[in-house]
This record gives sequence, C-alpha cells and structure tokens, in this order.
Amino acid sequence: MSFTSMWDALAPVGRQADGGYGRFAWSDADLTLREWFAGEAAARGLDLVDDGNGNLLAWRGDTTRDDALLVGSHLDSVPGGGAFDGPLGVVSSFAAIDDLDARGVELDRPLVVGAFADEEGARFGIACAGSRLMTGSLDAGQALGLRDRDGLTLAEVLRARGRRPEDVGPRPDLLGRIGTFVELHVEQGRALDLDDGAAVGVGSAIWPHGRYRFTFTGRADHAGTTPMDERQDPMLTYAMTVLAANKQARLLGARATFGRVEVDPNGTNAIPSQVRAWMDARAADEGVLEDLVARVTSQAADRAGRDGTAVETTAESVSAEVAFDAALAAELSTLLDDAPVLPTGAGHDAGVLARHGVPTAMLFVRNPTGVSHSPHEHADETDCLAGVDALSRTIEHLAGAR
Ligand code: HGY
Ligand code: MN
Ligand code: MN
Repeated sequence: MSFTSMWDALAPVGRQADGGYGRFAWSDADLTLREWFAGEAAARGLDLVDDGNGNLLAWRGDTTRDDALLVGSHLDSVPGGGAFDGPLGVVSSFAAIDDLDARGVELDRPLVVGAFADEEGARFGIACAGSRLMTGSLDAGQALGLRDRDGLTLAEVLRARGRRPEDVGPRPDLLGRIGTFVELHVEQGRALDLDDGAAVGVGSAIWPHGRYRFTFTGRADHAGTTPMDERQDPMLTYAMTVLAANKQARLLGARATFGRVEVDPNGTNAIPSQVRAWMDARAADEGVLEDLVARVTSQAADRAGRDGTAVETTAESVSAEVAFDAALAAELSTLLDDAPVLPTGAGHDAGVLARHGVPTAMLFVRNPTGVSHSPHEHADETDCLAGVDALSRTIEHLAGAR
C-alpha cells in the first residue's frame, strides 16, 4: 500500500459532516483505526504488541533487544480535528518501511511502528494518556476512574470493549527495549511555510502547557424576575475570567484558550447555577506559564467575590517543558539538508517519552496555513511524501546496517 492509498483508506474513518474528525479513545472510529493499524502491520510482517493501555507497537526484528528504533505517532483526534494531526506520523511510518524495503535497506536495529492511545485526551481529559500510562507518569488507578462526558469511567469503557482494566499500567519491559523514538507530525504552525523552502523541520522543544478546570457556582434564578443587582450569576464570573485570561496571555506573550464550557441547567430563561469551563494555557517557559495561571486564577476569585459566586480551579493535565535531545536534533537537521530546528506549542507523545529518558526527536511536515485542531488542517501531498522520504532516511541513518 502506498502512502496515498493508506491515506485514502483512513480518510472516511470517524469523519463528521463538517469534515472534521471525531476519533475519540475507544469509540467505534478508534476501533476501526486499530484494525487498520493491525492490517498494515500484518501486511509488512510486523509483530503486533498491544501494551495493555491501548498503545499499539508493530515490531520488525528481535523483540528482545534494547535498542529498537520507534517511529509513529497517534490516531485519535480532538473534536472536529483535522486528518493529519497524528495519523500523518503513523501512515508515514508504514510508508517509510515500504521505501526502505524498495531500496533494499537492511537494518541492524529492531524497528517499531507505534500508535499511542488517547494522545488528545479528548474523551477523558488527560493529554497523552496512553504514553503517560506506559511510562508510569499517569497513575493507572487515577486513569481508570476518569469519566467521559456521558459519565462512563475508563474502566467501564475498556470492559465494554472486551479489554481488561487490570492490564492498564506502566510497561518498563517494553520501554526498556526502545533505544530511540522519532515522531513525525504535521506542523501546527507556519514556521516551515515562512522558512521558504523547508518541507520538513526538526523539533527542538515543546512548550510547557496545561488544562485547568474552572468551576463557577452561583444561584439559579429566573431570568426575567431577578433584578440585575440581586444576582449571583456564574456565567458573568466565567465571562470575565475568559476576558482576563485573554488579556494576561497577551501581556505575557503566552497562550490561553477557553474552548470548552458546560452550563447547568443550560436554560435560555434561567440564571445558571453552575458553569464549568476548561482553560488550555501554554507558554515558552514554566515560570511564565505559572504566572499566567496564577494571574487568571486570582482574577477569577476577585471577580467571584464581586459577583457573589464561588470559583474552584483544578489542574486536570499538566505537561512540563520538554527539550528534545539536542545532539540528535542537530544530527537529523544535518542529515535532512540543514532542516530548520524549531520549537512547538503543541504537546506530543514524543514529549512524554523524552521526559521518561528515551532519546527522542520530532520531524515536522510543513502545514501551509498552520491551522490545526480544525477540519481545515492540511499538508500538501508533496510535503507529506517529503516527510516519508525524510523519515526513511532518518531510519536508515539511525538503524541502517553498517
Ligand atoms: O493539545 C496538544 O497540544 C496536542 O495536540 N495534544
Ligand atoms: Mn493534537
Ligand atoms: Mn498530535
């Protein structure tokens, strides 16, 4: 199967009417993607391992060695996400194997294609849940108790899919066999497009970022009979908090987004009793991120005091700053014709493995609009094929027989 035929086979899976994707962990679409992955692995004679957390590892070579080269990414999406975020890295990995085989390249290290589970955390709220469970940086008990928007726990969802929650947890035995991880991913920004001519870039770092749940509690009342100065309206406190987050992020050169909100009772003619909202906050360094979150949290509390409401803030998912292996990044930049080396504000499984001590690199494929987490996310086919070529050359460089 060529890159294009694999890409076309995946395109309809989990696609919604607006062209965006709803490929959430353990959904029907996710199961179809897993079957697709297993088929592509089998077609290349790769030994498929499911690590119990849902991470899929397709192995070529001696599975007992400790220096395997892992490539791949994730297959799940955010709500209404694009086609490329995640799947581009997985499809490109299989296509790179085809390219190596076509060129008759022999490898002297095991090669593994990985698809990490639930990278977006769209259903249960924690980013990179699969890779964090595998490395032990997410506690299995905590994860199994997480609830989706229907109130189902991860444990219940796994059982319903015929899986064993008791299999969820760290897998040092598998991680100990990985010597290097290279994740290819569509760029989620425009640096390459502005770099006139670079179809592929190399990752240097991932910004620290986090997801913070704000719970605003007020007093439900009638929209028509309650005077404005007698209200305890959590929607007002929420709205002022969104404005504060936007202002503080701009002042700090950071990023803050409220993209998800739930309102009880969510009635047109009722002052809400409670509003729950999630802030995604990111910054170039930890200190600025902490300052941003502290400022927004404090201003939300001040506003609540004035509105007669209450606010509670909970950090749901925090990802520390990641600096990729600088020597590896420089080596790959040189190998790939002096490819630009650039940071990203997006989180990745590569960040989780890097923090776990696995020498890790990222390859970014040009995204001409920079748009991501949107149906309009796009990368030109020529750039996608350039990414496959870059990954194939990277694998040959790192694992090719001497
Ligand atoms: O949210 C992120 O940065 C990534 O897409 N999971
Ligand atoms: Mn994403
Ligand atoms: Mn991604």
